[in-house]
Amino acid sequence: RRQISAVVNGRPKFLEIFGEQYPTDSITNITPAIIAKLPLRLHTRPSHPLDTLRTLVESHYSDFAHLSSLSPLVSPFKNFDELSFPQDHPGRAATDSYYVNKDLMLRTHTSAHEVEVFRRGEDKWLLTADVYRRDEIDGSHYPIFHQMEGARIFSADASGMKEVEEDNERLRHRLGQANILIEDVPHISPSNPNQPTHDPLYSELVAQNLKLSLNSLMLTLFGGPGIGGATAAAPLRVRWIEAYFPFTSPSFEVEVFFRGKWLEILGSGVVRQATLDTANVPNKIGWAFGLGLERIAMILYSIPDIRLFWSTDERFLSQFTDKEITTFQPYSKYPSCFKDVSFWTPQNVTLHENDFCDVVRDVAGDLVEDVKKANDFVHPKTNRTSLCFRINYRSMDRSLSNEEANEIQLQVVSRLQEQFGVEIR
Ligand code: FA5
Ligand code: MG
Repeated sequence: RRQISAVVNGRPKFLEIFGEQYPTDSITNITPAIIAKLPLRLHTRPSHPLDTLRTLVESHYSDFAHLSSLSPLVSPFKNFDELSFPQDHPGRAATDSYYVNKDLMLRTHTSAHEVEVFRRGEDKWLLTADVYRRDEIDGSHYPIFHQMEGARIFSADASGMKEVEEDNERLRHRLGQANILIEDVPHISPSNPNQPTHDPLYSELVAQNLKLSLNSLMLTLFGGPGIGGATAAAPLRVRWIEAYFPFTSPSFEVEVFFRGKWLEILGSGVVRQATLDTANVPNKIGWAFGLGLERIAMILYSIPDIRLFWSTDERFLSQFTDKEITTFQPYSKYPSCFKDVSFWTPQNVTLHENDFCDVVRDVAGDLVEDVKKANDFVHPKTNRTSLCFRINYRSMDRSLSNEEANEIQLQVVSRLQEQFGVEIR
């Protein structure tokens, strides 16, 4: 086979993203399917459920600055180093994140913008954005999802702490009237300590402000009786859990009890002083949180499959035209079509499950509902690895014929052979 000049070892020399040409290198793993979705920005599409949810959170935090148009292309330095991620953090691996090349990646979280927004001088802000992580394929995982980052900083002095205490009083009052049951953890503990440079009393007050503020947001989002939240008989239940993030301490996660299950909604904590120092706001102390919009929207609207957010089917989109939360009326499920693929990987080639899933997503798009690894073993004599995956083809919008699924399956197989040199069994 002849190689065309723009291609080195099956990899194009350049990738075009937002009209710019970017050189590729050995770490490049961003696929055409992902590049095609970069301009879509679902969180700003009128009457899309993610846009409605963004608007709802923004109106709850009405005196915060609202940002939602920052480019998803960031340096690994910004996504990780500036936030004190260690060099060996697993999130940096090319199996977990999308790289354009070694110096440019797709943000994996909205925290990637903390330093730049604090540096602009914003001290109360919300930022909504699409984020990207390589992952498995199933009804609750998609390589693109949306997060909302919120942050607030105060002067690290008596006047700043007076402002915190006043705000805590206001929030306590609102929550005191509400039908909400909160399971708390200490603001500071030996396993979730304040930072050495922080006055423990300040850290305590700020962590308390974070919790009150988010409990109040949970009440706004989930507290309505019509949406399965609090009722006179059953209050809304929220629980706080100690967590760890490299860029906050103390750190917390929040779960909400909804229709019989605890669901993780967000990560949060007291911002690491290193972040604020880098942002050139050294004499401040504050909190930040990052919440997952799809998670919340799936709960609020009862949306059963994360692929639906990307649907252009009128039967989906027409259900969200008013700015109110209404339960999604599912339309009929079409039949599944399972196809297996088994192969030997070449010697010295490791094929991560996420690599397999990216091939499937690139070829089949949203026609695949889930992928499961059926089997893997190493041949005792040849030392080669055998893998078997089961692909579940199912369209959300129409009935998929067996011929069509076979056709796509053939393309998946040939892409695996070309890209990874696998030998089909
Ligand atoms: C973060 O991304 C941190 N940046 C959050 C943070 C911000 C902590 C500020 C401290 C201060 P995490 O990876 O846990 O943390 O993701 C945060 C939220 O995003 C989760 O609680 C969840 O609601 C959502 N989320 C995470 N992974 C996925 C996924 N694969 N699909 C959909 N939603 C997800
Ligand atoms: Mg988490």
